[in-house]
Amino acid sequence: MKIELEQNNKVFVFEGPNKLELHPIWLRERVSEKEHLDKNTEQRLFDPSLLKDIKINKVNITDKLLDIEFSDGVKSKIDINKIEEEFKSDIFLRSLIRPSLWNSSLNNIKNFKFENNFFESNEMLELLKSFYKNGFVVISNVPTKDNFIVNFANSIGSIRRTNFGEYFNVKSKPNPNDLAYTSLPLSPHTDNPYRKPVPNIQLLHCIENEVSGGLSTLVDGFSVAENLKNTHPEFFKILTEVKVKFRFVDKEVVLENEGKLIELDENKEVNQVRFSTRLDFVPALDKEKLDLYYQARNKISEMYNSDNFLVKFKLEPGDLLMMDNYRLLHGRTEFNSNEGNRFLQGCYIDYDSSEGKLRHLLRKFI
Ligand SMILES: O=C(O)CCC(=O)C(=O)O
Ligand SMILES: [Fe+2]
Repeated sequence: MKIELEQNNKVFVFEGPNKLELHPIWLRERVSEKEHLDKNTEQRLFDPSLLKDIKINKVNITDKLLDIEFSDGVKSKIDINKIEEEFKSDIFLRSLIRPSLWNSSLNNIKNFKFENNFFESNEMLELLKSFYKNGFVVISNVPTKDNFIVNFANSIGSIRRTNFGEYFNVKSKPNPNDLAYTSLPLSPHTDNPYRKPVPNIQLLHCIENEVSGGLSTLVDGFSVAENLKNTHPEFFKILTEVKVKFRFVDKEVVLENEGKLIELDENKEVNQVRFSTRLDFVPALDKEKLDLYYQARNKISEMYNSDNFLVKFKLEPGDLLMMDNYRLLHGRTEFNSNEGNRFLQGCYIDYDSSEGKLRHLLRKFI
């Protein structure tokens, strides 16, 4: 990237074949002398939305600084390195959080180990990169006492409290308000599609696991959706169109939200999957449309449950699974509670936690 001036009042950025003129207000917003910007918070002391008709009266480059005089009388030296960083950091972050799709041949599932000062370490940076690449990580050796999961979540970012509390205990119990709290098998699902907004990231920490069953399962929903798009485009299309309602009820609350089983972003890329057949209610659409929808749901369900896409492993005490609830589906196999205890603790955090930590560690280590 190169910066050049024209006629002493225009600033251009050259990147590869592209030439871009930097808008005078864009530059004026980046004035950072101490009378314009609070040094502690890096927040502006002026309101750029009130600036009108700003022009550049004069600009020079000295020692990698843009020496500018604006038409409102403000003079500033803007660091060219900072402008370059701003261009590069978005591209860099986007490349870091781009998913790499996987299927059942994925190996090296338990790849991180908890240690002192973990949350500020280079290991944490590697963990977050791996989380964004695969949609999950497993960390072993996480202390199993004192609801450590709350501490863990709050050390990455902030826990997302729900009506289940700050965290929830996953064990077989009498009169459960969710089938997770039984010993029944749970087919691959995304959690809580009935919440507004749906929690981004789920943590599950294994405290005890004495049973021979109760294996954890994971599927890459983006990988399945991509496959469906190639093999059954008409099924893919209907699942990106029909809005399904999801509902949770217990004695205290009725929670509802709706959305498509495959959600696309503005570039038509899959950015969220929903799948929870214990709680989904498709509207009564016309019969032909529902025929296609039900066939499509059958097919995607078959794929989510297929050995081609599923990985299966046992969580041992101290293992903590952190997974992207917009991308991955998770489940477990059945277990027999007469064999011993199986006890996990779970909670949610949102992407601002993982992304905020990632940006912080990049600033620290790179
Ligand atoms: O028991 C498990 O391994 C998973 C339970 C579950 O799906 C959940 O807590 O969200
Ligand atoms: Fe779940």
